[in-house]
Amino acid sequence: MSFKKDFLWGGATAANQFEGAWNVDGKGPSCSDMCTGGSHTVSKRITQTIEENTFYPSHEAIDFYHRYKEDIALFAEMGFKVFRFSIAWTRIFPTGMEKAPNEAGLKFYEDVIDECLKYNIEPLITISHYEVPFGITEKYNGWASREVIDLYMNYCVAIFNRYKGKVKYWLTFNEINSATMPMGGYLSQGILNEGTTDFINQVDIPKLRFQGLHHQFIASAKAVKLAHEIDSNYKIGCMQLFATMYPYTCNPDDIVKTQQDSRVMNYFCGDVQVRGEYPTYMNRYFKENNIEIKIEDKDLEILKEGCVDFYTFSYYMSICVSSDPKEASTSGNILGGVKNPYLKASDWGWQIDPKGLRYTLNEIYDRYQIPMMVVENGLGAYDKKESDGSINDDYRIEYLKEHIEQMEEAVEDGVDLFGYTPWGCIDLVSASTGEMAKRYGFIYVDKYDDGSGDLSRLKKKSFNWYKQVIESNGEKL
Ligand code: BGP
Repeated sequence: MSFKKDFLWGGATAANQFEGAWNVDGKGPSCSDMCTGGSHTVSKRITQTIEENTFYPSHEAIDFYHRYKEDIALFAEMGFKVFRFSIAWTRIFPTGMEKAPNEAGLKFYEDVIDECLKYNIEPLITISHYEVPFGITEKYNGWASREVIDLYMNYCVAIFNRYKGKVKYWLTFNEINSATMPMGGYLSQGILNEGTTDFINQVDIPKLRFQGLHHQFIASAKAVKLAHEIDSNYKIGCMQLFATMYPYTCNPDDIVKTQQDSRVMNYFCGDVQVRGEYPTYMNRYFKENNIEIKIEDKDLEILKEGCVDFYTFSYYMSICVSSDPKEASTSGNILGGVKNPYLKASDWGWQIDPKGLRYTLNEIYDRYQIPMMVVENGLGAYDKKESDGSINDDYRIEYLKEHIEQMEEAVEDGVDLFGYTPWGCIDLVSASTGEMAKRYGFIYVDKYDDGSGDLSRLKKKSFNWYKQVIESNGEKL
């Protein structure tokens, strides 16, 4: 048996994609509430007033806010050992700028945590998952401003103190490196004015995002230090969107371009957060792209003192990189790249590559040698509810089975992997499309993009399958 005895099997979610109750109990609007859905088309969809936007499914989402007991009971029935969710910053600080936290928000997450603990489910909390308070966007242009570091720290002080003794694992920012990808920016950093008029369709990454990232790195490092001071049992991780890259051909130009692209998009943020310093390869990138980052005297010291305890990432697909501009983007998926002829794709063009997960786990572990967790992975699909209420998602079982097999290979290879939380363990709103129709769950939620549905929960075929995977610690696939 290759998975550790206490391997953390579970599932992952994010507040803005499943809680609903977007304006309840004092919650303020976050960037995602002001967006009619879809990070890659965000420029077209950001609304100026919340009223224009009440149809966006995430406003009601699947109403986890009122149904968390039922949902956590279902997770427990599957045997979850861990549940990854995020805290909505705007439930705790509605505009991000209040002096004192909102008690109703703190209480809600305390109840969720207690409910998990009741079933011996370890909470794994993402502190910021695609939802900067909109107040911070309006006043500070999101993470572009240094002031946001202190605001984030106030938020961390409130939650680290409140949940002390109950929570062990925290992630500072979801997919922090998405800011280095064309579709990143607004949702992850709350930066609305990127200093360019057409930031979505452009190929270059807006420079301001790197300043924003610097502020996030400092915030993340300070949060690690603070967490350890508040509770020595706290373990803080980073979380990267890993877009595994292969050279499209053995042409050395493709090899070098793959290396360069992968450093900036996949490794840069992790290198800073794990090693506590800027990697030297970024100096050249910054110089060639005229990027100047304002770094204060103490910053480099702060980074050194705040290295993360573990590394986590999302993994959905791999992409091929070509140096030939004619080939450059034929894949059709959200991250670009050239189509890989050896792989099948999901209905959204995300190319399915289980072996790429083994490869990626090994590459990352070789680099950092710290414990790792896969905190997102899964197949978005159009599920069909049959007349008898069954949902036969064999394709999802197949996808997850193949990925778990490859995780096992990686463990055999020597990777220190301690957990796996497939994405959207219960159906929720898609981040990139804003739809309910793109489903990932083991649990089906009766909710549709036209607003209909009674929100009832149904077990898909994959529910019992995953239950047996957990029961057998990955033996029975
Ligand atoms: C990741 C995000 C999640 C999630 C997932 C699936 O990038 O961290 O929030 O949504 O991707 O993506 P999508 O919902 O677009 O299918």
